[in-house]
Amino acid sequence: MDQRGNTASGDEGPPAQQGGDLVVRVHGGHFYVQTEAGIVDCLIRGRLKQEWQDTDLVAIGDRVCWTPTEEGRGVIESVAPRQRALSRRLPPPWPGATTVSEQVIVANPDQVIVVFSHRNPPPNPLMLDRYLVACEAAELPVVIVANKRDLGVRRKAEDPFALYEAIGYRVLRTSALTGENLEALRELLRHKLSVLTGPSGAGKSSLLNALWPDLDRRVGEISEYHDRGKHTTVVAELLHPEPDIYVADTPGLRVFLFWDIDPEQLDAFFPEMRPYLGDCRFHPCTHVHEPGCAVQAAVERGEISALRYDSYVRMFDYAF
Ligand SMILES: Nc1nc2c(ncn2[C@@H]2O[C@H](COP(=O)(O)OP(=O)(O)OP(=O)(O)O)[C@@H](O)[C@H]2O)c(=O)[nH]1
Ligand SMILES: [Mg+2]
Ligand SMILES: [Zn+2]
Repeated sequence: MDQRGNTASGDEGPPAQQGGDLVVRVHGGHFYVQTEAGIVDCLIRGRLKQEWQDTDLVAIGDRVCWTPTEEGRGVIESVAPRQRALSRRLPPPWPGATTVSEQVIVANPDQVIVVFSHRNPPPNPLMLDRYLVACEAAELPVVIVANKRDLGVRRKAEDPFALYEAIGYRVLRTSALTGENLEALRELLRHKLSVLTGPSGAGKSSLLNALWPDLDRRVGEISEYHDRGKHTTVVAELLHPEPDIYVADTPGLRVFLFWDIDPEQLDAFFPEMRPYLGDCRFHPCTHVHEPGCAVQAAVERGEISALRYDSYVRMFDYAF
């Protein structure tokens, strides 16, 4: 992250420091901080708010220093500098609005688990590619969870996730319904702070419930899931179901707009394109219309998937 992600306090007051307590929930101007004595409901010190910011001051996963005010309540005095973040650009508050700001989905994650489903809703490759590019750009390790395996695909050739395995992404095929691969998911989450993200209805909350029934996360009604999710989870929450597991359940997103990605670097965020990038005739090459483009040649030879290349072109054209 650059300094935009650094929400350290100003000159007066204590310097922001590493450590501090973990923010586990943010809602309506309240910041819920996990402490040894339980969860404390905090507000933010006015001084912190006054600094102009184009990012969230405090997000789940941030570490904060706070002082108690009354029983179970406190005030956040400072925020430790963010090491990294899964962020997106907030959609404009109204059509044509020009303000841009960063929404930090989770601060300081060790990895991102992108949850899509085999069906109901069917996977949207462009959407999946956007999550992957965002993770590559933020240098966050990413694993794809392909859920609702029980509704799966009839033939292997139709498996929309095989492409991603071929590129080198880890794909874990799960079913919250039958329990398939849930222990592998648990081990994947161990010793880390992870974030579950992906479209609404893919089964993020259901996977967590299947692993830890006590979490009792709200999940959508089955009858409501045809193509689009119902946005059942509305507030992101950092859960701590086992001593060495932190996992954020987040609301499904309709759109994932990029925050802070340079279009000229987009090609490098498609790992399968990297080996070809030095071989284009022109430098820089957008790989869209230039003659002698090594990436386009690789697409024609079938070495780069036409579907992924199509995502690249669409992102290049519209995403920024
Ligand atoms: N058949 C099947 N249904 C599942 C599976 N996992 C989840 N579902 C169903 O899919 C629907 C959506 O599940 P949720 O867990 O609410 O999905 P979510 O990703 O948390 O959705 P948001 O909170 O809206 O982002 C629910 O009706 C679940 O019962 C699965 O593995 N197989
Ligand atoms: Mg949910
Ligand atoms: Zn090129």
